[in-house]
Order: sequence, then structure tokens, then C-alpha cells
Amino acid sequence: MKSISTFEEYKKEYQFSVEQPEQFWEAKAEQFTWKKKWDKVLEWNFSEPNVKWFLGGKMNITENCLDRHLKERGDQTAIIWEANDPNEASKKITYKELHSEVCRFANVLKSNGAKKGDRICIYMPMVPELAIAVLACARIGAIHSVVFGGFSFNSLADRIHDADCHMVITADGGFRGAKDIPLKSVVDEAIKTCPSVQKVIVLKRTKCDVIMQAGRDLWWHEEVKKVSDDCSAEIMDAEDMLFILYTSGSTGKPKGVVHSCGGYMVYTTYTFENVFQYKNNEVYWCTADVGWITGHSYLVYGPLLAGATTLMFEGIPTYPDAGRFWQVIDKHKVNIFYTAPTAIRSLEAMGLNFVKPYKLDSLRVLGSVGEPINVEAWNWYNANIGKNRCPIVDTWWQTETGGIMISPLAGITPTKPGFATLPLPGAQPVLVDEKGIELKGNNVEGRLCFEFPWPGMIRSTYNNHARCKEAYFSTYANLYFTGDGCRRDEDGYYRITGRVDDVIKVSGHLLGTAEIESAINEHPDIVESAVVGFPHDIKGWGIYAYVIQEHSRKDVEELKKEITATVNKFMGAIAKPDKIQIVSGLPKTRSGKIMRRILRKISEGEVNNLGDTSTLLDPGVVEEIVKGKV
Ligand code: 7RM
Repeated sequence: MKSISTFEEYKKEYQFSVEQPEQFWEAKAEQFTWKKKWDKVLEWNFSEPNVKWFLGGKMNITENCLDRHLKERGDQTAIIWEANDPNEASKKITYKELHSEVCRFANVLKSNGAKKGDRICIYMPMVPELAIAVLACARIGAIHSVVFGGFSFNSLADRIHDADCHMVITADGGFRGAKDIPLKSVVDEAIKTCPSVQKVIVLKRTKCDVIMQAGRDLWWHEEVKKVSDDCSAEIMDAEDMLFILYTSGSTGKPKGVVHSCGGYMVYTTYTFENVFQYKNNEVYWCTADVGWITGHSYLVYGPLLAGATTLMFEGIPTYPDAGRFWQVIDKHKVNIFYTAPTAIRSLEAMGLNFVKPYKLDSLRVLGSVGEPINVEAWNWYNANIGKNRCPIVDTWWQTETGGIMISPLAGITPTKPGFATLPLPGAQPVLVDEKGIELKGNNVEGRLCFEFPWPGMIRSTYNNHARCKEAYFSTYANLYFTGDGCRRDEDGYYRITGRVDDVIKVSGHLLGTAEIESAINEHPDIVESAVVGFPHDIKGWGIYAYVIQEHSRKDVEELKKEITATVNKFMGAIAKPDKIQIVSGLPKTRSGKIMRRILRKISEGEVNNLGDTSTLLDPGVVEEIVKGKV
């Protein structure tokens, strides 16, 4: 579809999308292959919530990612894959080849009993087979639940269990920098507590030793030999579930965010094409792992739906050295590069000598996602990577929004460092104060909500619709609440100020403090713990854990090491605390609630500004904590 090409056009299109949302989105949906056209564009209320787009429409998203492109771009590269090791050959997979591989693996799933509506857990490294597995699920109408390979067995088990997955697709292991990640053994550990799992399909990647359980575990390379590459796409209703992706909440276990087929397809395509201003034959690289929503929407689905060439990188930004990103950009002549502020900051800290050897002259657009990008990092990215000639799109969105909501359009929207700028057509943000009173006009700061549905939005939380209502639609009546604070400046530009709840963005990964606490509490000597975030130069936020131990031990350093190892073991390395403070008590109200506000202030170093402490049960606890701050 034709993208917006001027700022005037953006404003007109925005206006139209607000005045006539159904006509607006209907026009965007028409370019796709539908088996049957929709009867009704939209049905919604935010009180249940009940949101349905393109009602009665029948389609399959993989026909739109693959089959639809075969005539025009069958021989074009769909996926460029760059290995962790720069000396391992990269791969180029055409649309024709990807279509054939997806169909073949879809037949593997079917021959192993998978069918429409089944949930399949995918726990894999960043290799092309991960994208193939995702698309093969969608091909047969199975619901994929991708779990990031950095999560450990407990987190994996929770997710397999919650979605009642009967099948897991994994690999023997994965390469990440100098490390080998043992994925299969983590799966083995996880499914000890998941009796629902009947089949495990294992890709050979690292060739490490694995135990294959007869009757349950199957090798990918053996299975694909047994089937053909002919697999017609399952006909799906636009509102059938496409995938579940778990995201951390402020309380309890992660929520399985549910996205549906039709609306997600239309929304990811529209936002991909417009935000990045993608042009035919350009090479686009999103550095996110497919285990996160950014990988789903802007590494796999959005780019493939748009017929783009999408680059997938197995490794990390600092391996073999901090020039790897820039080397890959030159090697594959990347035109559009989309990464996270935490990566930018960590590479900035390594110095310009890692940037200088590379030309970076293929770059046309730079993107940022995952957390607020500070002005300093924005300027560094702009000057040293974009050479002051590439527009930067600071894209604000969430797992729950399915796609980008607030962002400049590359080269079209005038940017301001630190601002996600303006809502995309179809996105209707409102700011409210703590009580839910709308803050109208400009120069206001409050909490970010949306008052009208968009096609890519969350439909439910898996198997627990009440939780979806509670988490997103109950704080403020008739609004979708994001959990973010936000300022609208004098020009109507949006600047996200960060989370206002008990989740933290650590290196761009959303983590629930409650989840980290329960991992810490797995340590037999820990009685209670409280986790909060503290500002961190590279990670954005670091993890600060206050813990109470059962018997006082002399060797505090040893205990801290054990706690770190426990979190690593149960949840994964991404959740390891940066700071641990052993305390004898936590600040609690008379009703026994931990006053996190106070702990947050202390971890941020604002010990002289703790606010109202009059409801504290024992003020002495606070004094002790302030004294022992690490
Ligand atoms: C895409 C993603 C969502 C949370 C969100 C924000 C934060 C994301 C930006 C941002 C400021 C941005 N999904 N966030 N993008 N904050 N500017 N451009 O990250 O579900 O993992 O996290 O991330 O707090 O609520 S997510």
C-alpha cells in the first residue's frame, strides 16, 4: 500500500483515522488476501473488554507473508541470517524457499498431531528455523507461544503450563557471544512439571550433548525428511488467536497477551511501512530477539507481510567486539536499523574506535524501541551512526499494543531528541491524572491511555479474561491504560517518562519485580525480599533487591552470590540483581504492605526526600536501610 509521504498527508490521514476509523482501517485491510471479506469492520467496548476487528473475515497470515509475494518477489531474499560467529557463513533465504520450508515444517507439526487451536511453545535461538517454526504454527492455525531463550526452566515451565502446550519446539543449544546456551536441557527440566507436553522437536544447532527421550523427543532434521513441502494454509477467522506472548505484570506471574490474526496483520504492516518508510529491495534489520514482541511484529510478521528483506542476527552487539553491529551493517548493506537504547548506550561507552572502521553509508533510517532514549544517546546515535543524515524514529509501543503507537514517520515527522513525537494514524492517546481526569490541551503530564481501539491491540490474557480487564481496562473507566507516565509538550509532542507501576525495564526487557522476588525467595535462607529499580547508566534501570535472611550469616558476600545464582537458575540471567542489600526488616504499613515507594527512593539515592512515612509500622527499619545502602 502507498505510504504517507509528507507531514501534511500525515496530518490529514490522522484526522481521517479519528473521524472515520472504520473506513480508515477497512481501506488498509483491502490489500491483503482474504478468503472471505469481513462483514463488519469493528465491534468494541472497553468495559468487558470486547474488541473485534474485521468480523467474519477469513484469512491466513502466512498466505499474506509468503504465498501473496511469490509471483512478484519469489526470488527476492526474505531473510538474511547472520551467525553469532562472524566466520560462519551467513544465509539468504528467498521468499520461495521460506514458503517451502514453512510448509514443510507445518507438515511436521501436523504429522506429530498438532492442529488448529493447539498451543505450541517455541524456545529457540535466533536462527532461521525460529521464524520458520513461528510461521509453520500460523500456517496450520496453531497458536505459538515463543519464550525468550534467556529465560530459565522455571519461567519456561510457568509459560508452558499456563498455555497448556502439548508441543515444544527447541534446539540442542544456542550460541550467544562466547557462550553456549543449553536450551534442550532447560526444556527437559521445565517439562518435568508440565505433563501436558507430548512432543519436543529439537533443532541441531550447537551439536552439544542432549538426552532424547524416546517417543517424546524428535530431531527437526529427521522429521522434515518425512514430509512434503505442500501444505495449504488453514483458514482462520480474523479474530482467531494468532499467538500468545507472555509479559510481566506488576503482580503475580506473567500474563499471556493474546493477539488475533486479522487485526494484527493489518496493523503490523501499516505501521512497519509507514514508520520506517520501507522501500522495495531495502535491507531492514531489527536487532530484537523473536522472544519479545518487537521480534514478532518487526522482525518476522511486519517485514514479511510488507515483502521486505529482514535481517536476523544470532549474536550479541559486543561479540567478537563492540563493532559487530556496524560490521554487519556494512556487510549486508543495511538500510534501516532498529535497536534499543540500552544497546546504543553500551556501545557508546565502548568508544568510537569500534565505529570508525565502518562506512555505515548504506543506512537511511535509524530506529529506537523499548525504553525512553535519553538525549545523550539520541545525539550519539544520530551523529556517529546516522552521520547526521538518517532520521531517527523513537517508537513507543508495548507487547499489548501489538505494534507501534507513537512515533515519528521517518524523514516526515520533525523529530525532537527524547520524544516519541506524535501518535500514528489510528492511535488516540489521552493523558489522565491519577484519578482518571483527562488532562486536555498541551503542556501537561500524566498517565498514558488510549480511548479508541486499534486493530493490533490485545484481545485478552490467555485463559483469564478477567485479568486482562483488571490490568488494562479497570484503572480508568473506558480507557486502555498503558502503565506509562507521559508528557505532552507545547507542540503536542509526546515524551514517555517511564513506568508508573511495579515493572521495570532492564536493558529494554520488561521484568516484574514480583517475579524477581519469587525467584530470590527460592533460596532456602531467604525469608522475604523486595525488588525495585534504580537508574542505571547503561541498562536504563538496574535491579535492587532488599532481602531478609533466616539466620544471620557472617559471609554476606557468599550469600549474595548464592542469591544471584538462584535468580539465574530459576528465572534467567536477565533478572540477576545488580545490587543486593541484606536487611533485618522491610518498611511496611500497619496492614503489612511493603512501602515500595520508600524503597524506590532509597535505591534512587533520594534518602532525604522519602515523602510521607507516617503510616510506617516501624520507622527504625528505614533508618537501618538507609545506613546500609549499597
Ligand atoms: C516494544 C516493547 C513496553 C514498555 C512500555 C514503555 C517502554 C517501549 C518505548 C518505551 C519510552 C519508547 N514492548 N517503552 N518503547 N518507553 N520510549 N520508545 O518494548 O511490552 O516489552 O515494553 O516499554 O514503558 O510500556 S514491552
